[in-house]
Amino acid sequence: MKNFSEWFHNVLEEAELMDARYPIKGMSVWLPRGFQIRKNVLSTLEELLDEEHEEVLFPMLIPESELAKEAIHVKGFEEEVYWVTRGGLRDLNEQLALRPTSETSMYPMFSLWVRSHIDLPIKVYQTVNTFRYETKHTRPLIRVREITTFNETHTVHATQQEAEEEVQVGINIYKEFFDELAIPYSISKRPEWDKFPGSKYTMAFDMIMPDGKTLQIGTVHNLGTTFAKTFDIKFENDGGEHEYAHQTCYGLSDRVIAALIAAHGDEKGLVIPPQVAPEQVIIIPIIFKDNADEVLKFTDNLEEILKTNGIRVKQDKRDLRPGKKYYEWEKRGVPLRIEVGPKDLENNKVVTIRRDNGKKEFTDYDEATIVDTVKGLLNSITMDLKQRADNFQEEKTYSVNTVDQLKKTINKKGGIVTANWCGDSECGKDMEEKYGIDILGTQDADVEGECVNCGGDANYKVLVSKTY
Ligand code: P5A
Ligand code: ZN
Repeated sequence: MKNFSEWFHNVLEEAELMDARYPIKGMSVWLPRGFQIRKNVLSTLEELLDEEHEEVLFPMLIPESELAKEAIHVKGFEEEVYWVTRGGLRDLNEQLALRPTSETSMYPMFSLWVRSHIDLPIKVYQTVNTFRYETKHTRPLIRVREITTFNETHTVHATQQEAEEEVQVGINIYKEFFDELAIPYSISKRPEWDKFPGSKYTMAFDMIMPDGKTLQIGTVHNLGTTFAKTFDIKFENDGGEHEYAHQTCYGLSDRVIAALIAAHGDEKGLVIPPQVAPEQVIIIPIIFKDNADEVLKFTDNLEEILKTNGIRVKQDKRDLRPGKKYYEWEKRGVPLRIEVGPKDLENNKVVTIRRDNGKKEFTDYDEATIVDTVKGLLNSITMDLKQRADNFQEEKTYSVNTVDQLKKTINKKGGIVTANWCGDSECGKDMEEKYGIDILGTQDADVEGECVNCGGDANYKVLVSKTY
């Protein structure tokens, strides 16, 4: 695709996912097809979270006094908060923030909930809308002002060690989640100046988009005891002493759906992995005047068989030319199409066409064979989409030895470039400024030699890109 931005906007429209014409910048409407994908994505995520975490729901408004308590946190968000200042005709005594994220909504309550070590751990999540008055260029799903799908997990622990382990739990859940959606990622530890405001450190997932820029698709934060001290989240330990709790939080957003679209789409439009596709199979009966009854009897039966075998299937019986229907369902990204025409009836066969690679196959029509074949094809599609997306992320990740190469590679090829780095904040910021790049973060690795930028001792492998 030549112009990703344009392609992306077209897909949202043509696949009937979202309507971006809502009259507030940074806010869009979910259309039924988009909403269905969102729902399937969320249930994939929530199934993973539900193993160890419980779902809750907190209010959307946060009193200014609470939001302002954690100084570093509020500083990080001060330019992005929407405020409610009036109720009807009256000015409010205290203005209320629309949550930009929910730490300061949840943690005053956590303080009431935690008394002794037996109240710990707390592991909860919610899926809500949050609001951020983003000043950078907004784009549907990617950078929005109302994040309509903010899934945030918050945990409280008795020890630093447990919080550290929870960070790994969060990372593993997100890995599994992205793997199920066949979304590729690189994980790194954000540099000091780019960590979540108020956190001890931030681990982030980044995907390389088709235009070579990276998108942060999820973050896991170790909050240490900073918020516990601010919000007085304390527990009595075995020995009767009061200790501050250790916390983590992690979150994902609508961006995951942008990543899903970007990772698998092609020139024809959307390609949705079977796992989250509203319809996994679309059946197109090819009807002529004299055979309608026969064909429809066949396709109704086929639809029924697939449905009872747990496959999400739909039949398009509209009075339109088949070619028009093919085109429409391709644009909508349905993974598999089954065509049934008079010839196929005669031979007792159906034709399957994969959306991802256009491959056409004939399959015998008996119940067992058709179900096995369809399930097998859906599986292959999932695996091939994953392989293709993973290959792209891998091919677009380069390792370099000098800043010169670093600069050239990023500007010519995009993607993620890795190099040896000292880890010093000043050196990092200098590098970002001088070369117009972004440091995503570091990965622990056995590095030897010099920092590409300052020539000091290298301590990390650094990941660099241009970001969304
Ligand atoms: C973790 C959950 C937090 O807010 N508090 C609760 C922590 N982290 S975060 O990194 O600031 O946001 C989590 C993820 O949300 C996505 N995101 C956005 N998506 C769309 N539009 C935005 N304006 C936006 N801002 C953040 C990112 O994927 C981020 O990792
Ligand atoms: Zn350096």
